[in-house]
Amino acid sequence: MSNKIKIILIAAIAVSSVACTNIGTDEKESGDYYEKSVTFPQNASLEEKLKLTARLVPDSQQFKWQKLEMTAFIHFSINTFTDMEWGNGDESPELFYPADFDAEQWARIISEAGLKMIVLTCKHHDGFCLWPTRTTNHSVKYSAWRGGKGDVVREVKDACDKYGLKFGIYLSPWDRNASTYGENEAYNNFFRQQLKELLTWYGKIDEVWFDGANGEGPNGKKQVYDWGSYYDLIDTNQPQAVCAIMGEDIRWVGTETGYGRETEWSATALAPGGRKSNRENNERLGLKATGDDLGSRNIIQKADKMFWYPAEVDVSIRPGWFYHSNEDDKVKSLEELVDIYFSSVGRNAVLLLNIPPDTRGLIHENDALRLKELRDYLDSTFEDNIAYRAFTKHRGARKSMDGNYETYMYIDEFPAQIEFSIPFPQECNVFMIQEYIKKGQRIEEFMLEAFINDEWLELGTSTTVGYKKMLRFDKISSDRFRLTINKSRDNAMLNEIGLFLAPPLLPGNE
Ligand code: FUL
Repeated sequence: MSNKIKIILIAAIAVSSVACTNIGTDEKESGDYYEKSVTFPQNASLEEKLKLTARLVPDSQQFKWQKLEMTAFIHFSINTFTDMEWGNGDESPELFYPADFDAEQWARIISEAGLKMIVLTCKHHDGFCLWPTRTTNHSVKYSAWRGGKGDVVREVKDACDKYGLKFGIYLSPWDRNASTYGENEAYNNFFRQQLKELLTWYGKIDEVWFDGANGEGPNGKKQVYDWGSYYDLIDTNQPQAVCAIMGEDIRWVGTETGYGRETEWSATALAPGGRKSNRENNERLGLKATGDDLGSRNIIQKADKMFWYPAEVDVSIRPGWFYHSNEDDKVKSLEELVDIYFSSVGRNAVLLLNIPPDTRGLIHENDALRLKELRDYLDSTFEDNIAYRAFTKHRGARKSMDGNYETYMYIDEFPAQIEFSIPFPQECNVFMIQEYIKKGQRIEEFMLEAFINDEWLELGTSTTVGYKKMLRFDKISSDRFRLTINKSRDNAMLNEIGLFLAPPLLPGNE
């Protein structure tokens, strides 16, 4: 045997044995996991901190929320009728008159688009309440709509129930109408009463959205919010609900553009919510929701505590959050929405897509059409997972090609290479990979290649995975693929990988 052949043989045996011994079905991991937060022991080394962070996991509400993937925001209020984005709080309730109001039309369009929840602006910064609250006269009760007997919150919640959608409430802490705003305890009482009405009058609430915007009230004063007492009310009345943005379960991704970070850790050193101790923690570490890096090794090194605090990407289908007739022709294009989908759901976040109903009280035809186009596009992209037809020699790898979130391939040494082949070459341009986050988020770097013209060609490379990561690449055709997990904070658990062919977005554009 020539030396050259000997070297090739030895190299081939080495590659296949590295790959085989580390990729299996048998999980050898034991020990504790930490729900929602983990505190590091004093003087912990970076390695120890990384291992603890790798075992940080979502609680069951956070996990259920993450699986929704795509949800809808509805901005609808007095602003819809005044053509404003931020009302002053002095608008007459009589302006609110959606003559053809139909919450079932909203729920039908939204559920057909594949969005799983509606989060409704029950009260925006102007203080106008979409339900007949007992706390103020600034509400639907003092409008002529439904003879003052209407309740938008009730009708939207009923429509959500009918169409199998979850229901969330947006309640702006900032209130430009409330006379007590800025008189701390008096307003905190008023706000708690409003929150309690919403939490107790309408059945199950799945998400509570507290906006971070905090300006002055009608008397020029700023309010100090009693966040802890708001969270207690939610825990008491709707313990299954997640609380977003200024809440302690769901993090604002930091932009309103629809784009999440490529490196998106759900395990962050950014402490959640508005409590004083958490705000101080963030000031000490110099962290903000808008920061570029919330969970890298550098940040972990400086932190005392880590949190499971996953990202939500909120963005409007139009330029404004509220409806403006002069934006009827500015509904985002299918191309933009698809890009947003891959940059939010495809980057370990949940998409909260705002669709603002018009002055009739209906979702405008242009928005409805675009949502249908988006659904059709995603259905045709994801209807066939080529990886389901793959053969692989790695024990356990099939467990991440079976469509079952609860089964996963376990990898305990890095770099790890998983090679798989399909019966005949197929075209694809999208790669999807998911970590089993019930045991933490761990992968720090991965790469996908395809065997084309006798060599391995890199299709894409990225950093974090988390609940879901998707990569798009130019269409190729191959029957052999190779996934490399280069770096991970601990053993990796891949519950799903997928290869798909997305249709061209513009005719002739491949
Ligand atoms: C912001 C608000 O000021 C906007 O009006 C909108 O509601 C957006 C979702 O959040 O903070």
